[in-house]
Amino acid sequence: MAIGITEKITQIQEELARTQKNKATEYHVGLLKGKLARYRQQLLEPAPGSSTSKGEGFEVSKSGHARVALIGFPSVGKSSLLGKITNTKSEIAAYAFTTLTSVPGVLEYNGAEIQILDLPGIIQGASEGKGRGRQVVSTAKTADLVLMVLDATKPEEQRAILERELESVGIRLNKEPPNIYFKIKKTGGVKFSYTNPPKYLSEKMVMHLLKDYKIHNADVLIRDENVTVEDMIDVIHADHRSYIKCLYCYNKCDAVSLEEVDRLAHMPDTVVISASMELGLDDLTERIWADLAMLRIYTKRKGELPDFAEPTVVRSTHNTIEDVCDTIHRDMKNKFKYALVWGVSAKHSPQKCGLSHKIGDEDVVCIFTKT
Ligand SMILES: Nc1nc2c(ncn2[C@@H]2O[C@H](COP(=O)(O)OP(=O)(O)OP(=O)(O)O)[C@@H](O)[C@H]2O)c(=O)[nH]1
Ligand SMILES: [Mg+2]
Repeated sequence: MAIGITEKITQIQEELARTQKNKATEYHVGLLKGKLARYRQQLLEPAPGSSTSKGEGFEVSKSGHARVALIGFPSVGKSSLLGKITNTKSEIAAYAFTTLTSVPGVLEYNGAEIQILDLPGIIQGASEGKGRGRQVVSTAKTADLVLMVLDATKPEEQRAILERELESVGIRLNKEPPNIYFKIKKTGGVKFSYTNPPKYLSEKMVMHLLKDYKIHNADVLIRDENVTVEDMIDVIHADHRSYIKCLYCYNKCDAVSLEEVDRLAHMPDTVVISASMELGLDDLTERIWADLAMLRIYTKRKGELPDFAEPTVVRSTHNTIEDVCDTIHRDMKNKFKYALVWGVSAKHSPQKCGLSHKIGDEDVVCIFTKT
């Protein structure tokens, strides 16, 4: 049965490739893209009771403050890298598909424990089930950061293929969710509105698309004039989309010229390393830290100095005093009176703050509770 879907996907992809993109085909192309998204969705939801959904022992439980997934072709040096930035050894060899399951390691940095997941290499077709590809890409979906490991000696071949594989399971790299409000209703028909007229998406296109999805009642509010039909499809499938930061990591820079290293290093969201020669690894860990947007907070008791060796680490998406309370004790916020904050987030030092105050990196926080 899964074969049937893969064939349908291929047919649509071929049709999309041979269809001229112009005004006359606009709606047809939009609907084909929607159909493709629906089939891919089906492919990722294995039939109930089937055992092919997850590999035995493939899922590793999350631990630490954040998870980074190493995604790349076979033999680019993912396991070598894991061995250099964590204390975990994962088998390394010169042949492809050395790593056959996911191997977690821990990178300790700035007081944070960052889980690094070494994964099997993936190739074109991974998302459709080639090799262990499907498990790898679905594991990538659980990551806070994708570290795409690429071979500096083959800089053009791999990246686009990997991006497409991740895209097709609903991962969106270095992208914000589209600014479209979409809500399915029970009655009232489709209501379409916008803040500014969208440039690449018409009301008619949205109506056609929703009809094809058999959605007859919904509110659609376009808040960004640059959204496309792909964005609209993503919003319809919002439950199955993951917006994840990606850092592109070119390994084996020892094997290319200095000019090439320089060229690669200037590309956006890119670091260049050599795992075996241990070059660029400090820069890499700094970039991982920055991309995960983590903050260090030093908590202190009244009348005492904070322990600067033991920061409390939070993600910048969870950066309120309330979040800090939660990391200390789950009961803390119920007993909370106020906090004193020193540092970049304080208007004056110390500032007296409530639970909603947003803290900054390396702030010192003293929490006062009801006794
Ligand atoms: N020249 C060079 N070779 C490297 C570097 N890092 C790894 N290698 C070599 O590349 C080969 C593959 O390394 P692995 O770490 O096993 O690669 P992998 O990405 O984990 O491969 P799979 O598990 O098969 O997906 C080995 O022969 C390594 O010695 C590097 O920085 N420079
Ligand atoms: Mg490996």
